[in-house]
Amino acid sequence: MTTKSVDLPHLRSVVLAGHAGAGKTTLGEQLLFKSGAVGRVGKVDDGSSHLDFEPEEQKRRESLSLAVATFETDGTRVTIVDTPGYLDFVAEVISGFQAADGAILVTDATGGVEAGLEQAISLGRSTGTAACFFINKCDKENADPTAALDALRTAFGNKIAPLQLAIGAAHDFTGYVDLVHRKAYTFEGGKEVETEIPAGMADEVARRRDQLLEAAAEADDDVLMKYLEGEEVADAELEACLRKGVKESILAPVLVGSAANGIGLQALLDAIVRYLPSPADEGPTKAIDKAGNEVEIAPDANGPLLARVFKTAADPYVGRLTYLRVLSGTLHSQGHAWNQAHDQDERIGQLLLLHGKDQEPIGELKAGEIGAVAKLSVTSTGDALSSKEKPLTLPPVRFPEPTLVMAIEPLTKTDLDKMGPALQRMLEEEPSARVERSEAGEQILRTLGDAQAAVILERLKRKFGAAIVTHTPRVPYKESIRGKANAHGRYKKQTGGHGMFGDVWIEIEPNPGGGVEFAERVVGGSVPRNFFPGVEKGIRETAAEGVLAGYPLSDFKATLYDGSFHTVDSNELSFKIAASMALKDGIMAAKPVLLEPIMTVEIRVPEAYMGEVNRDLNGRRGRVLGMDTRDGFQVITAHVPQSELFTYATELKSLTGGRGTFSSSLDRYDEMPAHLADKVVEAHKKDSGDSASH
Ligand SMILES: Nc1nc2c(ncn2[C@@H]2O[C@H](COP(=O)(O)OP(=O)(O)O)[C@@H](O)[C@H]2O)c(=O)[nH]1
Ligand SMILES: [Mg+2]
Repeated sequence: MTTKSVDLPHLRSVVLAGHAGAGKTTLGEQLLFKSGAVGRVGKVDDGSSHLDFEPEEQKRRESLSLAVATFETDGTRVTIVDTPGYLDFVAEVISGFQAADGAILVTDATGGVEAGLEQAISLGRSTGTAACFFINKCDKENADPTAALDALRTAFGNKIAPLQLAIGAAHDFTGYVDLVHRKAYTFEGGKEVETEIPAGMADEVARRRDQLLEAAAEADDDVLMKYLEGEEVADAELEACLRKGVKESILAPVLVGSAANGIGLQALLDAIVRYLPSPADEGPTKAIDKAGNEVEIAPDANGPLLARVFKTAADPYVGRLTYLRVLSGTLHSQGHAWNQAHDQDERIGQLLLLHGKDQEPIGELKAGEIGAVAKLSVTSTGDALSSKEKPLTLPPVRFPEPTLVMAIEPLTKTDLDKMGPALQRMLEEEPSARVERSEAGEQILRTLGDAQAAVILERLKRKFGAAIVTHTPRVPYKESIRGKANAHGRYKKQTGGHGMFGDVWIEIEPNPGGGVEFAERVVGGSVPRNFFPGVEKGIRETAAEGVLAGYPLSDFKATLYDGSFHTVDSNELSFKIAASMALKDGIMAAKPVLLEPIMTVEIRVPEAYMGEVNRDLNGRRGRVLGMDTRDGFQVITAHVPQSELFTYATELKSLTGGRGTFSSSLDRYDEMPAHLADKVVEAHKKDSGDSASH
């Protein structure tokens, strides 16, 4: 496809969003084919999709990252941003909304309102994005487009208004009634043919048109008056209300069809062009100038340059591919742009228009256009590109906190060398993943869920050759004591000439919140002063290694109060060893305990899942502190041991159909129940036994 530059009113950028499996990618493929952008229809099911082109997507038959494709229809250039529906990949949906001016929210005529669609709707609301709904799969067995429409209205209100009514369903799905013009269309031999409205549908058509009118009239006071007074509203007036109402998010019209059978596509294309906003409708973008002031930048190809980077793809051969949406000004191939966040000039190479996996070189990208460029040096997702004369940044985009925690390790020594750089590159692509070092010294991967983690590991292997394995993270337990004890340590060694001799008595007692404290009250020089540092070292080093189960021993006080020495054989090392022996012995007599980190957890779930979630918290030794209502969600605050939370992200998701989220932070350390502490001690004994025998 060759694409000429287009003026603002003839540009549309549309994010396709909704639950996984609703048919977004199939719909995108059909639109590409219908517009002539591709010569054959790509299919998700056989891995031939132009939009799901990554090997990990082909293998799973599912979208995992956003894909961009540009095509032309009737003189308008449409860029679609297809997004994954599975909640682990919500960062891609958030980024998709950043790139687009409008949304097509795809839902499945065979099911209810699912979590991925709710997520998309809430993103649409928070970004103020104009949207149309597309009830897909009307051809499928058990499809009930009317029930799907009513489910949407029940969940999200009457501003979700029918624009079309399906004629028939499942095997009998043949077309739709256009409720604005009260005309019916059926599909015969792949063609849309106007027909009579089926006789039995007249009442339903009148009732549904009324629903449309009621929603659309909110866009215009005169029409609203007419509607309320029962006066006839002309088609042209309704049409005008729809244009204004959709753009201003006063209503969201609902279309029907079957992506797989190509039914309803032309009407959808018409709706995109007619109702969804162009960059000119969207108006200025809020940016931040050099002085930190908010400025409004209008979408003008001759204005100052401003482009938003909404995705970075890491390619092992080509390097970085940066996806951007120009908001103002014009970006030229082989030109320059300024990255204010990094205070650095970026050389722009060949600009590209994206057609899914294919790319088309293009000379320039103007305000409102979406494209990509390879090999930028410092620019990352969320950055703005502007000009050095007028440096601009954009307000940051918020991604959800990754709460699934795994420890990661290279599989072999060769992987160790590759792991660091590979993780670095991966993080550029995944704004919702994090890599960090844990308190227990492990490298930790944080993601939004199992599926995201699995995909990240596959990509690390495929793209960068780094094989990485995961395991449950070590809990940073601590050891402490609850009782008091007097301990004796004596170290004596006779070897040829010089021997070793150290002998100490140490009192051990709890010291809550005081870490490790060392004191002495030696009388009469039974242990000479110059050996005190050796004793202290012995205590501290042994405490750091742990006595009970290999975790740092803390919150105790050790007081050296007696001992003996040898004038020739005693030295610092002998006393260090003696102190260590005393401590190891004494701890066992001082009621040793394991302390575990307790987290404050805030869980956000729809009301309906409260019972399940609370029951489950019980099973995790959680203690509920309170419940609250926030934005229509229930928020549960609880204290839960950290060891019970590593996989909570996955389990909460399955308990709540993907609707629950949580955050956590360390509250305190608490004594572990004895039966659980015993297990940790046993595991440690087994581990150290294993390594000793190697
Ligand atoms: N019967 C039927 N199946 C469809 C339709 N659209 C998509 N599918 C199938 O539904 C599955 C999921 O489609 P896909 O486009 O990957 O959904 P996405 O996750 O929303 O992108 C695939 O097996 C498609 O072939 C449709 O209109 N009718
Ligand atoms: Mg898809």
